[in-house]
Amino acid sequence: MVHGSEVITIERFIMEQERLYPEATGELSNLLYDVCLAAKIISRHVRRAGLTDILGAAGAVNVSGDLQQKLDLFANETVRNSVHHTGRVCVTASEEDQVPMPVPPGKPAGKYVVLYDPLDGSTNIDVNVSIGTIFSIHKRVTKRSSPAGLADCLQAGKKQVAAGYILYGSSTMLVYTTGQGVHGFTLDPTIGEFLLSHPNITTPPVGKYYSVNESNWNRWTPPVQRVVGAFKNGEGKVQPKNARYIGSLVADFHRNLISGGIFLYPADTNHPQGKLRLLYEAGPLAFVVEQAGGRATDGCRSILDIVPADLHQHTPLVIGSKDDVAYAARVLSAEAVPVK
Ligand code: AHM
Ligand code: MG
Repeated sequence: MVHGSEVITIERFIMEQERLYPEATGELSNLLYDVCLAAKIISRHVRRAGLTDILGAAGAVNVSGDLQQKLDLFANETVRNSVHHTGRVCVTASEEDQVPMPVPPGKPAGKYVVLYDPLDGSTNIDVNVSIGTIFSIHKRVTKRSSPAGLADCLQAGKKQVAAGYILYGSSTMLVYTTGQGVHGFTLDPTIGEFLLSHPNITTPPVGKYYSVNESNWNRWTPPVQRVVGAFKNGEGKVQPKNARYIGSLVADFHRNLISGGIFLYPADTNHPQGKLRLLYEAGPLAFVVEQAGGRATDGCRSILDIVPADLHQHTPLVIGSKDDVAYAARVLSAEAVPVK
């Protein structure tokens, strides 16, 4: 992509950001390149999915009870292999792995922890609808002399040093933050490089869209129904919004980030703790949205303040344009009722 008259590769961009911090060792920059490599490999497979024997279920379910797809497993191993052997990472944890995966004995262990959802939007894989990869990077908190593990993974979202996602949509995009704004890159498949296409993304304070699986209406609490009803029909100062729901969090989130909007996956009677996962989905996207000027809450607390107790912990999620999230949080926290 041409930025002015210049093409800026993700490598150059990350390097220029790194130079702003003379104390930086370059390890985080290199880890981000490792994630880019995984993104390119997954993108190549996703783009050819209908032509190869990679669609369909793999035959097992993950720890949350979701049926694993072949591409889920391929993406899971691709990310792990891309970051595990470089000496930059000590442990990874993924939606598709039951337990944390420390780097194998004998391999150098680095100072970073990578948490990820390898292929978000699993139910959309087989029908050629946008899907994504979400990643979250923390610093290790345990001593380097002992093996890294669960304690390194169970950190509050506000401790993240980087987070982002890759969207396999009409083009492949990588969007990330290291706490210095949010920047988006589009993969140019002809040269195999991510090029800066969306510098300094900011999200509008009030959105055009609301995104929620409204078929869950009868399973929601009255306050959730009231919030969604307000976005649908308007109420007081809340103007009615247009509905958009793809069913791939990354895709719904990305549209709302760019155009303004609010995504909700509240608790319901089938998912009393919410459906989405704190560490692999809600936490990293909360870091991105806050860096873009938006907000993310579970209804009572900022997502970034929640200290996880469990690796695969679920959370209700309300995320997007700041005024819309503030309205939802006001109603939900004032009228909080447990889901039965
Ligand atoms: P996944 O990570 O197994 O794909 O599950 C998460 C997905 C999200 O991408 C999406 O927002 C949500 O589940 C859709 O759920 P539902 O089909 O209940 O609306
Ligand atoms: Mg997911």
